[in-house]
Amino acid sequence: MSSTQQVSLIGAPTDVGAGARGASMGPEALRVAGLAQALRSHGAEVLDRGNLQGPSNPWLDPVDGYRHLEEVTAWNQAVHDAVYGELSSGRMPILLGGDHCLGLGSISAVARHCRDTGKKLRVLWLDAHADFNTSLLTPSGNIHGMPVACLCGYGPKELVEIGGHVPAIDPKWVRQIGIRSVDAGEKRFVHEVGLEVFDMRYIDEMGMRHTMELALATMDANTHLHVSFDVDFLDPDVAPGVGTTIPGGPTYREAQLCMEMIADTGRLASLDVMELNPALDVRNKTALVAVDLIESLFGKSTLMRK
Ligand code: 5AB
Ligand code: MN
Ligand code: MN
Ligand code: MN
Repeated sequence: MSSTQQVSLIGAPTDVGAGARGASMGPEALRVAGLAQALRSHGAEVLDRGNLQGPSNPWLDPVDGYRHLEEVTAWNQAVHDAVYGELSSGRMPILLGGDHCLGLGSISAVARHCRDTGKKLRVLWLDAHADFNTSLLTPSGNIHGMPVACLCGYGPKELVEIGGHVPAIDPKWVRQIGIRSVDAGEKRFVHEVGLEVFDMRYIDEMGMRHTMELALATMDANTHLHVSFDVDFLDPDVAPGVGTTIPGGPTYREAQLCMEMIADTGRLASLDVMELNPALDVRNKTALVAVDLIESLFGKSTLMRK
């Protein structure tokens, strides 16, 4: 790994995949909360690439189990191309969402980069939800509940093919952390494919430290670590500014430890910061917490170890 991280911020201001409006304002809220300056203070070289463009949110009902499939596809294509471009030029992309349907475009690009370079991919999915629905299982039709399934090859052709290889990833490469809201059919499907889930019950019983030790095991010098951080991972007391708050999430300190242990691996190579909804936030509090946690991902708290 190079000594200086070359980071590119990519804004994806849309909520086409979500069930509530407002995540489209996420990128700007993260900028206002000082993300670029915070990363620079931890030694990163940061370029803000501005915002991607795509179709507006038509706010229509689902068709055949998918809401806004055409718009979701266009946004994911734009995200895929931008993330792939940054990785190809040796930079670390940070995707500023936007709703979590865009994890598909981002991670399919990361998977493509790993195929190009012979890297081993690990995806940490920090979320209250498993995001493993299909058009038949979904209670909502909202595609932000489907990106992990699409990445594993279960979804509409236009989405599963975005990274040029189907499936984009193997479920074995994924570790989900913080999960506490999974739909009935989704739960059966998660078990069927054998997704590795460290749910809140597990974290309650075993602690965040043990959870992260297991989630981060079997990585080596050749591993590309991607973190997909859905801000609703956090307890709503800490992070109220999300569309789908689920009580009983990690506390501020548990989330810090999670980020610090990821930083300690030195393998973080790409990041999504998703689902922040400033319309539901209180004085940008959730964006500030997100920036604070991202600082820990970049080594803010390693002071005592050096
Ligand atoms: B998020 C739900 N499972 O599919 C569905 O915020 C919620 O990206 C999905 O994790 C939440 O609609 C998607 C009920
Ligand atoms: Mn690389
Ligand atoms: Mn999510
Ligand atoms: Mn979620």
